[in-house]
Amino acid sequence: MKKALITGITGQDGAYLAELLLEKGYEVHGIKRRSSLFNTQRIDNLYEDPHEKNVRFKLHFGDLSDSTNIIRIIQEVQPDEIYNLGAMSHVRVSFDEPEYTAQVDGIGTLRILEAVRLLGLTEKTRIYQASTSELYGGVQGHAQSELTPFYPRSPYAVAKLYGYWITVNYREAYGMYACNGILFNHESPLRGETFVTRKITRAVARIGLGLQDKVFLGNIDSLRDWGHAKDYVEAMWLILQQEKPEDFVIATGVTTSIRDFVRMAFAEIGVELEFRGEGVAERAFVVSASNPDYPVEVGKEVLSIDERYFRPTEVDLLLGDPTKAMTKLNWQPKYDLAALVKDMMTADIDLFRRDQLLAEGGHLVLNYFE
Ligand code: NDP
Ligand code: GDR
Repeated sequence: MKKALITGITGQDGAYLAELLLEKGYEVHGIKRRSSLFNTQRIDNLYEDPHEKNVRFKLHFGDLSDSTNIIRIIQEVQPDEIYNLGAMSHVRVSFDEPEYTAQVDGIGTLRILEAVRLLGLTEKTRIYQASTSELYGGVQGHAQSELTPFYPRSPYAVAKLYGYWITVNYREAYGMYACNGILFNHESPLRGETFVTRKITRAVARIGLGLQDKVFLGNIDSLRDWGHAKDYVEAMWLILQQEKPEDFVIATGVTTSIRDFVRMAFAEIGVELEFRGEGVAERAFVVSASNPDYPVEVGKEVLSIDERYFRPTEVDLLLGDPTKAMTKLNWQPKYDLAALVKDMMTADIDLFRRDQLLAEGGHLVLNYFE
């Protein structure tokens, strides 16, 4: 039985990847951080009672900022594959916590590679590094491929640039099977609540159910190449199954503005919007509401711009060229953007219908998360 170790197992991708690897027959080990609250909601469905025999899903306390902890876990597990998904992954927050971001996203990657080398596992253990389209940052005007030079535009992207190159360097210097997946944005019902797509689908569900008046967003002009996380974790696994270690861009090849994502999410509850004004003065109003389950008032203002969400340096356009992955890995995404939006909206409507019932019964105070 193959053993995999996943850092960041409690995150969006960690949860989908763990599920996929368990389905494929792996023994799956994950590193979770100690937290004062439970932080395993996304993987609770995979939990196995450690008192049982033949348990295939195991969690270890750890942190990418702690080399000794990383070395000990890798020594204990002796993994065939490591997926390094752990990161301070929020671009806007990386401007507030640049040093921590460098420690975890940059040096954290080195800690994994160096642990494998020091433990003499270079022949046995294959390593996947979660690289990102944010590496392209300031590159504009054409689809970004494995050959496009990088231009990071945030402390997050600069830290990930180190992670990218140290992975390439360990491959070249020590012959390690270490690869970068340069993944463009991917979303799902498990997406963190403060990333823009999930923030939008949560807000639209709540507005439709009468639980919230409007949503505040930052720059809605930027364009992103969005896929579904379920499709993207499949690509991570494929990258580690090749004969030779290589880096791959994973993307859909379609780019869409945040404004259009908002339109698509509202369309899921039968609401059509009109955007008026420009820049920080831009607002969106309801022009029609055709679904009686979501009786949003015509004329209501449901979106405003809040400068707090602007970034000191923005990435205006991301558009990936996944040709190499499609030909060499035979990878094909199953979800397009319309199917992704539908999946996220369905899940968030279910979530808030439940909350609505609990709130009506006086069992829950509904909060508004940014
Ligand atoms: P999430 O933010 O959902 O998950 C991040 C995971 O990293 C969580 O499990 C988090 O733990 C863990 N983590 C954070 N800090 C540390 C630390 N110091 N030590 C150990 N673990 C830590 O991210 P995603 O699942 O969306 O992304 C997975 C990876 O892929 C990340 O590296 C991200 O940067 C990268 N990426 C993501 C893309 C996307 O569109 N989703 C695109 C390209 C790359 P906790 O739950 O306790 O916070
Ligand atoms: P991104 O994702 O920065 O691309 O990084 P995010 O969803 O945070 O932002 C996408 C775009 O939306 C704009 N935006 C807002 N963003 C947030 N979070 N909140 C808002 O209110 C808002 N309004 C507008 C942003 O300015 C940006 O242009 C994600 C992360 O998962 C990274 O870890 C990953 O590496 C990249 O995707 C690929």
